[in-house]
Amino acid sequence: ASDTIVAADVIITSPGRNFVTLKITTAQGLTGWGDATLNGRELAVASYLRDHVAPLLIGRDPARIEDTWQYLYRGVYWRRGPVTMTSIGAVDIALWDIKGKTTGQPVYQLLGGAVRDRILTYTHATGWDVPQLLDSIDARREQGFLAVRAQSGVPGLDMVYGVTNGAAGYEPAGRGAAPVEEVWDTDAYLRHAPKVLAAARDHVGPELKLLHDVHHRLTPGQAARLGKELEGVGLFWLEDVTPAENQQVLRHVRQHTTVPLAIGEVFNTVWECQSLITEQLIDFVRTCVTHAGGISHLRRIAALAEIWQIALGPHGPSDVSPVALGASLHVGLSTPNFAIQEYMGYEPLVHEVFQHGWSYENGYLHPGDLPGIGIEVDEKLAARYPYEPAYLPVARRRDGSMTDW
Ligand code: GCO
Ligand code: MG
Repeated sequence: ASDTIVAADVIITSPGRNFVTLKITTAQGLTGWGDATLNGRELAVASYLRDHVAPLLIGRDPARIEDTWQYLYRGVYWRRGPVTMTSIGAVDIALWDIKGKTTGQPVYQLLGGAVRDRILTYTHATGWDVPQLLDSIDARREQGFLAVRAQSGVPGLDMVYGVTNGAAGYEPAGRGAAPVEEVWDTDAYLRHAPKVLAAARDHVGPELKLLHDVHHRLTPGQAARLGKELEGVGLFWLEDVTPAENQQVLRHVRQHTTVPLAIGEVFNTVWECQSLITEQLIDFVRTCVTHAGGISHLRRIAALAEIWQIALGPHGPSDVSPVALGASLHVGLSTPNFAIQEYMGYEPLVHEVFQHGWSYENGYLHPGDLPGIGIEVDEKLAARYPYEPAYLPVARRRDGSMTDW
């Protein structure tokens, strides 16, 4: 017998950082969870869902996942964009969760079943200087990680996104009414980064997978030069070398270096990945299940990438909630060209609010075998941590002008 959506509620909670979660309830009493967190613009997605999407969901058949996706994507007229696609992504994840609970199956079974036993993951190591970075990498290796993203400070600067001088860890957003402003110096970074990554490679030996995130900061010429200089390091990938808007500039980077390139955490649809994939300008697509239209759309991106021998390596820092991480892992277990999942980990409180069936062990993640995505949200606990404004930093050059970060 078919079921009906009777409620779609948005929960905003901040157990250390902000998460927006969609809860869809059906007449038969099933609950589906979706992640709708858009770091620094959380309330825009919450309003989009509450004011414009939730009323349209009431009365629909939750089993019609694809039709609902098409209805929300085509029906809106104003397609794409992070707010729209994050909202659609949350609905899609929640409906797959419900389908799993209806059938008693983990979502990966509904996506065709496992094509691998576990999913390789990478985590973050950060240190202001080289010794601190090497300590941080060693600590990650002790936790069993086989792949590590290495970020360091830059001499002459006080802060570099993701690394703060004197601070042990970092959050990709600072709380407060306005973003922190950092000073950025590309030349200093370009002089320093190759030495740091070479030292990291020397220290860990050939096997550990090393990754590095440039965070959209370079011109195509600078990116090409850096890529060339890093070729001896044997990086698993070099991420977001240039700003993401103009895909054509990657042609220049690609002509000059064979360093594997990963791009796409800020992309929201397959359309933004199209030339990067079909021109083979990247090796890994970083699109995330939350910001790129959910499980249904991430699989379309994976399918296009697969025929060009490009793999998925989805975004998964601490601003992507445990709901999305679970959803991503169901895709990961059932998608042939899924290479690696970013996993930064969460504060203990986050694991209490979002209880999850997915697990980490010795460098690998697994979505677990609970029906659906395998998440339950402790709504009472969530309610104790209301939204707090928090923003990603912004960066200025030494002359005070804004730069990419
Ligand atoms: C990464 C990212 C993050 C993002 C952050 C933005 O590769 O993990 O670049 O650190 O900047 O998620 O909200
Ligand atoms: Mg990144």
